[in-house]
Amino acid sequence: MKIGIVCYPTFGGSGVLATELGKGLADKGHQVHFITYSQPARLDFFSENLFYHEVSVADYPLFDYAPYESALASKLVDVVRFEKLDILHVHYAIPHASAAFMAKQILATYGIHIPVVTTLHGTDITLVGKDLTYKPVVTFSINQSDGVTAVSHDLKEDTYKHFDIKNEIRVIPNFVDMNRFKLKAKDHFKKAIAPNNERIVVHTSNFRKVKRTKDVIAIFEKILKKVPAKLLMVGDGPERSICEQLCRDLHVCDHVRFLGKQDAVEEILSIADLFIMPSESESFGLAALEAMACKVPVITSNAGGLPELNVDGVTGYLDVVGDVNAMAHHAIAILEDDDRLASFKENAYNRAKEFDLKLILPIYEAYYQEVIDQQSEKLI
Ligand code: GMT
Repeated sequence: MKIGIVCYPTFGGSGVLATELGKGLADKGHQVHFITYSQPARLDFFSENLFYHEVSVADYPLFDYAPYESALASKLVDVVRFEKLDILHVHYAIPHASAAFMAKQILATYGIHIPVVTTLHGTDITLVGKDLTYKPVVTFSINQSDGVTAVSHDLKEDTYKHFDIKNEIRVIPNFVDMNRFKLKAKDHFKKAIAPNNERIVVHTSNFRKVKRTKDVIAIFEKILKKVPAKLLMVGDGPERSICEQLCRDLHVCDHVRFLGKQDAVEEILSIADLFIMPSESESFGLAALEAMACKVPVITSNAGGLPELNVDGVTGYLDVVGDVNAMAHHAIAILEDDDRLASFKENAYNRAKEFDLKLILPIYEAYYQEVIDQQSEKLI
């Protein structure tokens, strides 16, 4: 198949998932064309089946806001026509689904009927999409997509609850490449971070409010009172300096390292004993899955799709959003006992295997074929 993938090229979960999906499809022999405004963060190598088409937005003094959606739609028309794509798969509804709809209409005038699959990732529905600024466009473009998927059952239900959606939403969960995310020998790194064999706690995110990164610091301060530990904060974003200040206020700076954005997250996860994700809302929690694949148990909130991933009392614990006492209590329970920690690690790993790329990729391939077949039937 010749597949066009539209995504955000950043470190965000939807971009990561889209890039990993494209890489996996290319490995299986499909030709994959990424169409976005900059080289996707994890697309950092050459493959004969992978192509990247940059969307550039022509600036003009009249524009306070350059029209990215129009530039993207034009680029989609160009790539679909000249690369003869079979299907377009857009990740994150805003503005990708509406740009794809526009491109589809234009292509129809050339006699080209390209099916469009939209994957909903989370904040495009639960946060930004619900806002009246975007809601009519999001509703319309989901209804106009030939296929719609959501990364969890919770996100699917939320979409039906908040939008007037007429078509079927298929749940295809996020996945992890277990060949990349696996425990690696990083003893030197571990010794540098935790010279006295302290437990290592990790958080990775884009440090937006929805991630409740301050809770991570508050939980860690409580952990420190019971268990010698170090905290690695990976990523960057608006809440980072607030978290740094909180570390100073709570006198835990000596035990916390802010590492900023990192490419090789799996190397950091390889030395971790616990991952914390206290998010206000989380449609799936891809970062938690990547941790679990590296044998790291997870303390998460019970928001959104997290209960579909994290099994309470088995792969970690699920606590009510904002309940830092319960999260600290559960973190300590896991970290203070070697045998318990070992069994949580094994459970986390076994659960992650259920979301292996190898299992989820064929579901996407079958779904593409189903959508292509439906489109062909409509045209007969
Ligand atoms: O978590 C973010 O803020 C980034 C966001 C994105 O769209 O890039 O992540 C969302 O998509 C991920 C991949 O499907 C999910 O694993 C995350 O749970 C989801 N984030 C939220 O719902 C807050």
